[in-house]
Amino acid sequence: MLIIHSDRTRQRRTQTELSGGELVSPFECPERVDYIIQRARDAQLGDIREPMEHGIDPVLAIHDRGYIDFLSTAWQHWKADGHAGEAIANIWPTRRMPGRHIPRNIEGRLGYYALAGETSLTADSFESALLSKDIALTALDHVLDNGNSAFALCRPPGHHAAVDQFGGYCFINNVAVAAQRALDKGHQRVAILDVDFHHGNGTQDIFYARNDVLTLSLHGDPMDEFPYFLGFAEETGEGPGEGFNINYPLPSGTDYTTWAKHLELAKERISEFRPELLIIALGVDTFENDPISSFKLKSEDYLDVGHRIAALGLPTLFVMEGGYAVEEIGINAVNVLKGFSNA
Ligand code: OKP
Ligand code: ZN
Repeated sequence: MLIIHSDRTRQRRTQTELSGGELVSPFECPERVDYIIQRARDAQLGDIREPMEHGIDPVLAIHDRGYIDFLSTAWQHWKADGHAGEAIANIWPTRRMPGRHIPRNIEGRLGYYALAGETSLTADSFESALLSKDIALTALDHVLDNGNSAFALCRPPGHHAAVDQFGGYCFINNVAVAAQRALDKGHQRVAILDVDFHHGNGTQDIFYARNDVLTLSLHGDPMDEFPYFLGFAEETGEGPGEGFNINYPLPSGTDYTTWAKHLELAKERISEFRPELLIIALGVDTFENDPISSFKLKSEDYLDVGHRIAALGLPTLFVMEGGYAVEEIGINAVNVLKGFSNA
């Protein structure tokens, strides 16, 4: 399988993540990619190529222009206001004070455009998000041109990013940008299956009222897990999109047997939809030793995950999302791809 990768993903090395009331060294770190690419090389998974630039238009096909302007200038404004640390949101529009205006002050703007406070915005954030999107789109080009599958080794991840919000380590929704691009290139139906431990709230929200993109997500029950406020089973889409969003919230402690049953349910729905392209939002934070998640998948289970996905028989674009057990992330992610390729 072709792999799209860039060493420039290393430029995103945030110093701080707000976690448990402390500023900790971020879980979403550059070493994640190092371990995956090393393992992909060792396993001779396939050719490794650099991403090509795809410009801003595919991003604006999904994200709000004001949001993108904010991302591109936020660091500059934050510095200009004399703040010492990385930019972290600390106030939000909430139930009793809905954000009817976009504040002038960068602290207010940060809160307006953030959906969570763990993700520090830094000098490299926008550039890194653009690079990540280029990795996804370069891999997509390959799938569209050749009809076979590819792996986009994206970092930072994307599935939490909404039309005009960042958070959960995500700035640009890579899978959404890729799906829209496939439609703009002539596809009629694209399915996005999100197997990351966390609900893909951004992806769900972006396509919620549409029936040309089927969104499905297996994840930790939002009653107990991030992002808490979206990802419930009753969220099935709206208007023309009714029936085109499917959530499988699962309890903490979920093991592979239970998880795989729900994967099969998702696959039935995908087959029924008859997509021309399948995009997998590939998080391996379902791993038993993941430091911020609570499922119980084992490294060898990921081979079977890949095998089961391959049984759909669809051109498939794998887009890297989460996974924070850094030393095992390479084994786990590459196992999915190996299982898929050897199916
Ligand atoms: C991003 B992706 C750690 C809490 C972390 C944010 C999780 C973002 C996950 N104390 N909360 O879906 O892997
Ligand atoms: Zn995750």
